[in-house]
Amino acid sequence: MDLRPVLSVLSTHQPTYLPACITVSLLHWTFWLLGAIGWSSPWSISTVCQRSDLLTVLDLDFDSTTSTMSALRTARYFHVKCRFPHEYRYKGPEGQIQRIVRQEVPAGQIAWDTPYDVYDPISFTAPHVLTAPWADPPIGQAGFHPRWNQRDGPVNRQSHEGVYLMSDQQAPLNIRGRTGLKGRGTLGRWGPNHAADPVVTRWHRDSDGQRRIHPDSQKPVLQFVAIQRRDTGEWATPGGMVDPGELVSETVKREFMEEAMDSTQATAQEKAANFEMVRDFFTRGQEIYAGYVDDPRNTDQAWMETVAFLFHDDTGSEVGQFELKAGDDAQALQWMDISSDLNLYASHINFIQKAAELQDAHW
Ligand code: RP5
Repeated sequence: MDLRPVLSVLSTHQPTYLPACITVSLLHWTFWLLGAIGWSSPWSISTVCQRSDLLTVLDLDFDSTTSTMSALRTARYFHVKCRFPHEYRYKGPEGQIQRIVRQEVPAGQIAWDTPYDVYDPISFTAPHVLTAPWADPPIGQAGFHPRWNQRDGPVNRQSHEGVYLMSDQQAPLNIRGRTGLKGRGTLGRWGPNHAADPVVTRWHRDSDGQRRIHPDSQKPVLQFVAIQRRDTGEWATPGGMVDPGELVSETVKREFMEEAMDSTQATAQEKAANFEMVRDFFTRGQEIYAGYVDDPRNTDQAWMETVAFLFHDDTGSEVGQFELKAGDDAQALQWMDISSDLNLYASHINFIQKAAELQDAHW
């Protein structure tokens, strides 16, 4: 007897949001009962409960040999920045701005399991993506046989957040639900597009070298390396896409070296010494996040995911010594004080908050 569809419907369409512990407990007893009457096939299921702002994913594993069920509950916030009323702004090759309006997706209709009969968003894929060598071809094109939810040769088509669903047209469905826009926008990959974000921190020190203490929290103020993005003008962590087959840690180093060490003033010798020091510094990262990014470029079929690493210079004698003047490409880059008042690109504020918590810094 397959009760999975019933359980999925039950937990998805609850009239009100039940505390997840009650749901887990209910399902636990259901599976215990099934085990007791000899129902014995091991399986796992992901099911979704939602309220207006939270998506709770229950990853359930039933082990028939021991008749036990384990449940991993993960609460994830719905995406906001890739939904109406946030506009999708595409800057064309001549610099012209195209505004693509997303269909409105009310908070209660984001999850794919929730019916939304009038859902019919427009499709947009930037013209340059259709011909770019770094991008996937259109779905169905001869010779394109992607292996979804797996490593596909050098391309990682797995999500950090679990198994994503497929549409009737055999395109991946955004793992956090509807965005009000189909196609790939400016993203190259169908499904997850993987990035890496280095969160590089140091203490804010006054001229006497002492850590600055925030008057409200009485905690020391942490600073992180922020970059002003060219596409939206917002401040962000200096992340970048992961090249096919490249290790995430290599991406982090490359981004910081390119974006933070690109000083036209430094001599060749200084650059070589900096290079060695940075290379060593970036062997000591701590993973603080792996998952979805609420990126304004996300669509129903293509979305950003990242691995964020914390690199902290506690003494200020390593990368913390650089004052980060913009390189010759004049892209703004600076050490920025961390606090809950920051307004950053996508969901980067979450990485920064985690960094502040880990260092017991002012927030
Ligand atoms: C964000 O986009 C990631 O968190 C990362 O910071 C960035 C990578 O994209 P590009 O800056 O390379 O466009 O979602």
